[in-house]
Amino acid sequence: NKLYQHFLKNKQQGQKSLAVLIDPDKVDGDKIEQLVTLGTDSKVDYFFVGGSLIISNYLDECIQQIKSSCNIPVVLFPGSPAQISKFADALLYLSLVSGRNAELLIGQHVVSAPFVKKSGLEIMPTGYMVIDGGAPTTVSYISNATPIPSDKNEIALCTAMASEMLGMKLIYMDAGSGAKRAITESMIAMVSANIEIPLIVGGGITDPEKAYRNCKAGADVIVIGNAIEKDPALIKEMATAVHSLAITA
Ligand code: 1GP
Repeated sequence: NKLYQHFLKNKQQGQKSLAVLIDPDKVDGDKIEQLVTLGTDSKVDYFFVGGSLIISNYLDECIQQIKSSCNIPVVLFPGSPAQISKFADALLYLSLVSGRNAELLIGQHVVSAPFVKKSGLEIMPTGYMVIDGGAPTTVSYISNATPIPSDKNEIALCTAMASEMLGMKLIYMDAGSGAKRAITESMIAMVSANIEIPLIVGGGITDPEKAYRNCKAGADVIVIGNAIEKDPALIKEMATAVHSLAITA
């Protein structure tokens, strides 16, 4: 569990990280090249690869291309058990703890367990919490589960605490890709203050200022997908915002 140790060490040292989310459905070879170059220059910490729907058959290729041109770790962020690639470094092994859909809590894991194990990937058990992002997102629709209301900090808190006690190694709070409203800093602060494991936060973050404030509130890893997809040059500003915190903290 090499990569997880890295997450933990960063958390202990107050070092914040930026993960750039790549949806294999939305990129071509040139775009990947561009993201890898900008990511390397800006010292992006991780590439997360996945999407709620993967329509193309492009996952392995996409990851292989990233791996062949940089040393940035690639972490799978799968929307379904089909989104497994042995070429990645690690897998966010997500259980949708904010929902009450047994399939996404444990059912799909049972069905895919032998296949996941055989992949040889580093497995990172992750309590995945979808927070209402102001309008239905792909994840809220596909998961067929109610997201945690955006102002119910105490529900988020208790969900994260229970997940940690159940043995999850990471918490990922997600407002959903392209969310209208990102997760509030007060919710991030409340959850972060009460768990020991690293906290990943994403969904609807479009400006570096918000990324910075989320880190200050207690997020350990910030995930950005859409905003960077639209304007890849934003990678540099986002990385600077996220990484600036350790220096001033
Ligand atoms: C979605 O948290 C990620 O699962 C990233 O969201 O695409 O809105 O940045 P965005």
